[in-house]
Parts: sequence; C-alpha cells; structure tokens
Amino acid sequence: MHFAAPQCGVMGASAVVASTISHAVGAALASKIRDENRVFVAVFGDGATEQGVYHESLNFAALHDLPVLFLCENNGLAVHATISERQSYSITKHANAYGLHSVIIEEGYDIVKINEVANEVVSKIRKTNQPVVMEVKTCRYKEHVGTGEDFHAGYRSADEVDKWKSLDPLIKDFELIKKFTPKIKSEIEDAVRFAEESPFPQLCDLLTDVN
Ligand SMILES: Cc1ncc(C[n+]2csc(CCOP(=O)(O)OP(=O)(O)O)c2C)c(N)n1
Ligand SMILES: [Mg+2]
Repeated sequence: MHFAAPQCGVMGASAVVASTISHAVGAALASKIRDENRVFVAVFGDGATEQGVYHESLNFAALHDLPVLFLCENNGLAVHATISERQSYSITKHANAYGLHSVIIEEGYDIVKINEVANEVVSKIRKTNQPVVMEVKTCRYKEHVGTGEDFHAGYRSADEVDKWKSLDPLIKDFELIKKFTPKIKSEIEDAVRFAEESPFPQLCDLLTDVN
C-alpha cells in the first residue's frame, strides 16, 4: 500500500481512498507543461469514484486536455457495501458527462484483452492528450482486510466468487502458471534468505528510506 518507485514511474500509493487520483492529474499537468509526452495512470476502486476529488480530477483533466488514464478496478464492493446500494450512476456514462472517453471491460480475468485494450488506450492518450476512464469489472476473493473469507457476513455469496475463480487464468491456466512459478519461487526464496541473513536493524536505522 505504501510502495513508491519513482525510478520506475510509480509515484506512490495511499491508504486514503481516492487521494492519489489528483496526484496523477497534477503530475500529468506538470509533464504536459514540460512537453514530455508521457501518460499518467491513476488506479483506484469503484468506491473511490464516490469521493469528491475523483469528480474534480475528471473535470480538471478534461478541461485541460491532460494525458491521464483513470483505471477503475470495479469489484462491486467498498468494504461490505455493494455497488447497487451505493451508486445511482454508471461509472463510464458519468465520465462521458464530464467529456471523457470511456472503455469498459466486463471480463476482468482476461489478461490478454486487458493488455490489448490498455495499450490502445494509452497510445490514444499519448496522441491526443485526451483523458480516458477505463473500467474493468473484477472480483475480490477474500475479506476486505486479511486473508480469510467472510461469507458469513451475508453481503455476498460464495457462488458469485466461485464464478470468477472458474475463469481465473492464475488458477486455471496451468501452462501460464508453470511458466512463471519457478521465477516467482526463487525470488521469494532469495528475499527470505536475505531477510534471515541480515543483521537486526538498529534504532538509528528507523528513518532510513523514509522520505
Ligand atoms: C477517505 C477514506 N474513507 C474511508 C476509508 C476506509 N476504506 C478503506 S477501503 C474502503 C473501500 C474502498 O472501496 P474501493 O475504492 O471500491 O476499493 P476496494 O476496497 O474495492 O479495492 C474504505 C471505505 C479510507 N481508507 N479512506
Ligand atoms: Mg471496490
């Protein structure tokens, strides 16, 4: 949640829902002024579209032709509240009302399609400087926080989640899994070894890498 890697173009994330959307818009404005021809991607959930800053950000980006891809991962949930009890609007139609183009992908498990569509959208933004809202429908497998399941809470059923799992390439596509598992395992093992072999941090290390 708190990762940042400016050297790879990752500006950072925040636990405050929707707060980084305006950061992407600000970065896009700065980059446009410097004539860098870059595209900025703000990634957020369906719940974040209910925050005022989301609306201000769409309006500002459209008004100033800023190169931003607003990428909404719509899992139909904000904590335990389902989207049908929270939103009177459609995310894409609402974006159109601010003058933004929009794309919707219902098949959030189709990584090939998402990659193709995202590449097309990014190229279009780079050419036109017109911001776009891309909505991808998806599913949360686990409880809101933690690794357990909470179907007993009654806000959704296990059947709904099973439908998504039955289409998930990371569960179903053995060839894909086999291709990446050895590399992932060895990266994890290296990281664990590094941690176990490292000396315990001293008090004076407390603020190292904290900016
Ligand atoms: C400004 C703010 N309000 C409330 C919260 C508590 N909160 C944490 S996650 C969350 C739900 C966000 O829903 P969504 O944007 O759809 O993201 P998802 O959890 O589905 O990934 C809420 C309300 C918060 N972190 N920040
Ligand atoms: Mg959500």
